[in-house]
Amino acid sequence: MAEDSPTFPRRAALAAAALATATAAQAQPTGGPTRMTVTETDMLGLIDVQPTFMPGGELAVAEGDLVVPVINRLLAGPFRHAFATQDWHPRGHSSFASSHPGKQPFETVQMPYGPQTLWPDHGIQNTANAAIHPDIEQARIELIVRKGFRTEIDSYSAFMENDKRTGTGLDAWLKARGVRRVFLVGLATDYCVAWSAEDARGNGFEVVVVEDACRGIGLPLPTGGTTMDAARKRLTEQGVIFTTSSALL
Ligand code: VGL
Ligand code: ZN
Repeated sequence: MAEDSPTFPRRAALAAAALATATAAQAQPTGGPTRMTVTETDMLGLIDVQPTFMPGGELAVAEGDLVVPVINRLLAGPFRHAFATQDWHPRGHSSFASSHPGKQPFETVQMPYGPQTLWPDHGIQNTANAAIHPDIEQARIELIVRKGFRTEIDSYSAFMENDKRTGTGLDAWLKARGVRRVFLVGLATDYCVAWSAEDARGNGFEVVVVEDACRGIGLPLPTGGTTMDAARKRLTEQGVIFTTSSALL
């Protein structure tokens, strides 16, 4: 049986099957995940580790706060270098349901750049809940990328706004730093982490998602399954590796 995964809970049968496959492929005789050695060309990326996405926040992700101690262990140990993103919306942002009369959070609307899920107001610039979580040890965070600050475009990915054209500059920064592999942690697995992982792959980086340092939203899809299942499938197809912090610590 697959180990329980906080990121991709077993309640979704398809996700569990995918996890069983992934876990089996990485299993060592001891049963733990394959150890990975962090080097100078590796960088940890903290995606939206902000109270707005944690219990008590405006767009709370279940157990979102539990990523904080795991991320701190990664920052205290193997990773010398990290960047972080901050969802950083002005009031009245176009991704907020409140900006679309008659629409409710989690409905979808068409934007000039394609379909856009609507959210509760969250990640509001200059609010305490939009800060990087105060318990995160920031000494090794060398760059903070803010995103979603244009009223008309949402931005899930650390690399690119949702129009898939407007870059954040992160790609060039990572390349200038000689980074080859990006380890992603944070919130939410199926939105900002997944979109960042895909763009990192598209920009030529190796990508590892550290599952126990992520939590997801898991919206149901009209085609069945959830956004968590869909994200895992897409990422796996694109060569993103899934691991857990125990492989790194
Ligand atoms: C996120 C929805 C809206 C995320 C940000 O961090 O995954 N999700 N804004
Ligand atoms: Zn947002």
